[in-house]
Amino acid sequence: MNQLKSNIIAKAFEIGLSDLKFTSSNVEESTKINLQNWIDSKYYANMQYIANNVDKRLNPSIILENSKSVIVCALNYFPGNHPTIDNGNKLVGKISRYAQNIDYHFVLLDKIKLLEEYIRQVIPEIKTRSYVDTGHILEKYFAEKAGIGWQGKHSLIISPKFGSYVFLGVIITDYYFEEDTPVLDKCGTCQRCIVACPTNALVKPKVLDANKCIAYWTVEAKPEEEIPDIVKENNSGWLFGCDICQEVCPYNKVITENTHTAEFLNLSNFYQNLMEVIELNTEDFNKRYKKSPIKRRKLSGLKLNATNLIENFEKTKDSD
Ligand code: B12
Repeated sequence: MNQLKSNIIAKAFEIGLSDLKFTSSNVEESTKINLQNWIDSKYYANMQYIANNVDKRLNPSIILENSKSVIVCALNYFPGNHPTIDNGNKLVGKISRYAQNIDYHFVLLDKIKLLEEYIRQVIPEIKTRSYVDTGHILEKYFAEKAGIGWQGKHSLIISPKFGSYVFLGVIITDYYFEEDTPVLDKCGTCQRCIVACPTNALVKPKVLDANKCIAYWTVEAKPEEEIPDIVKENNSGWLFGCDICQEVCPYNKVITENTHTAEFLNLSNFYQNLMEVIELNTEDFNKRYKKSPIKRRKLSGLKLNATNLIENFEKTKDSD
């Protein structure tokens, strides 16, 4: 590996990133076809921005002229296993791991910006664009191509070191860096994530239909969208996001290294009393979720999630 790359990697670890890999910015023909099939099948639900920006997702040079490489950053957010829920018979809703702490958009993007600054110092002529989540770029695709991990059957990236509880971010550059090599896909014949999804959102290996995904309905969907019965009836107690496909993954059961990121170390934010959510006022909501991904849902959305869960609990109680 050349000196420049190893200096950048050393800096990334110093900043606190968990992994860093390099790949070329072109998108293979097979991925273009897969993405178009996904769009044609309307698996994006109402995330119209994905369908509207296919050209950018397939060609990073539209985002950064003459793009040559993508530097993929990963940040482990697994804080350790949760204590068993002791809900004292209260109505509670589960919060997915990614949303239990400070919003990763801030935490990871801050680190990436520091790295970007360093890269600009050592290569003054370089042009870069960095994103965590919000850019029109296929982060998982580039993460797989760069060798951060492989794309599991739940469609998420599984790092051989950290499992799938890693956030991704990218720095697109117009500078050519030698490419790293992909890692082997180690899902084999395992189907646990596909089988465990209570709403059958994983329609085939690596392909998610967001119309049926609990995470879509509890995080992204607009309050006026009508929740399909399969999701309403099988929500499995998730108030915000969903981790079922990741919780059953064998590679998440053998994670040997917990996160070192102080912002993600809190283990106690796994569930929320639903009546408390119903009673929250705007001021308390804003205070409590000021730095949390949950803020995105807005108070009305979170209350809608809680109301749906309470209705479900009532129904199952009646049928017991
Ligand atoms: C839109 C989005 C969502 C949507 C759609 C999810 C999805 N699978 O696309 C919703 C709201 C449902 C969602 C949910 C979640 N998300 Co999200 N999401 C995104 C976002 C913004 C874009 C993803 C995207 O482009 N999807 C479009 C589809 C087409 O991409 P794809 O799933 O990779 O599709 C490929 C495969 O289907 C494959 N394919 C298709 N057909 C075929 C056929 C064959 C034979 C093969 C081999 C392949 C293949 O090709 C496609 C194109 O590459 C990314 C950030 C980003 N900019 O990338 C975060 C991101 C993917 N999400 C993330 C997270 C953490 C989650 C949740 C875990 C949150 C939670 N706990 O609730 C869940 C997981 C649900 C799941 N199983 O995917 C992380 C994932 C990190 C990781 N380790 O992979 C990302 C990368 C955000 C980040 N910056 O860290 N998310």
